[in-house]
Amino acid sequence: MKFYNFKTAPNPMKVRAVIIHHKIDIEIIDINLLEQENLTPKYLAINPRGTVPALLLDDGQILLESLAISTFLDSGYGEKSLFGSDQQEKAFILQKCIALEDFYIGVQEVFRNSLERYKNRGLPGSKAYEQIPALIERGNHRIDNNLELIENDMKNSLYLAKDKFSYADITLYIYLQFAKRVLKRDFSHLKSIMNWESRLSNEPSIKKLYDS
Ligand SMILES: N[C@@H](CCC(=O)N[C@@H](CS)C(=O)NCC(=O)O)C(=O)O
Repeated sequence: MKFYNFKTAPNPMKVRAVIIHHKIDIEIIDINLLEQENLTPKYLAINPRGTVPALLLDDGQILLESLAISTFLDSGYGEKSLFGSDQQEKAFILQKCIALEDFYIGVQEVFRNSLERYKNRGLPGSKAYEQIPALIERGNHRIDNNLELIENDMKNSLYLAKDKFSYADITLYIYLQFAKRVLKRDFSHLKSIMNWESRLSNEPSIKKLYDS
């Protein structure tokens, strides 16, 4: 298998957290998004969408989408699964992971529509999309509304889903660090999320992900 990655991009980072958690031995190939290596004919032949992550399977098939790649790699690790071990856990963890995309779309709406380097690249990937400045304000509302819901949910729980460390925690942690770094947003008023974040920063796979 070959894993197509970019070190600081949130979606490949989520997959790398799974690789680290399960100590999976896999070839990692970096595609430099800052130099638009994802838009070269060579990479588009691998993934015509021009996005990372992508996983090339041993039989030549290409698997896209961070959530699909992560569940694929995670399955087969039974008790240590990041996606839950019984019917309920699996459903609740998946529910959180999907819901977190609304938060991340808000983050994307802000940075893709405000940064000069995304001119005509308002959406990720190989196709041209104009920036829409009006989405910046809406994106910021979307971020705040999602975090308010998460803050309320987190008041009485240690983790995002079913009170155990899961891929949902990995997802939010990575999206939050990205939002702080790229948007320069301060979330310190969200006390439950901040407590959770400081606990998460001590999870071995998270520590290793950000140290590597
Ligand atoms: N839904 C996809 C999104 C993939 C995606 O948008 N990846 C970003 C990096 S986080 C990308 O490849 N961006 C390329 C670009 O900016 O053109 C997933 O979860 O894997």
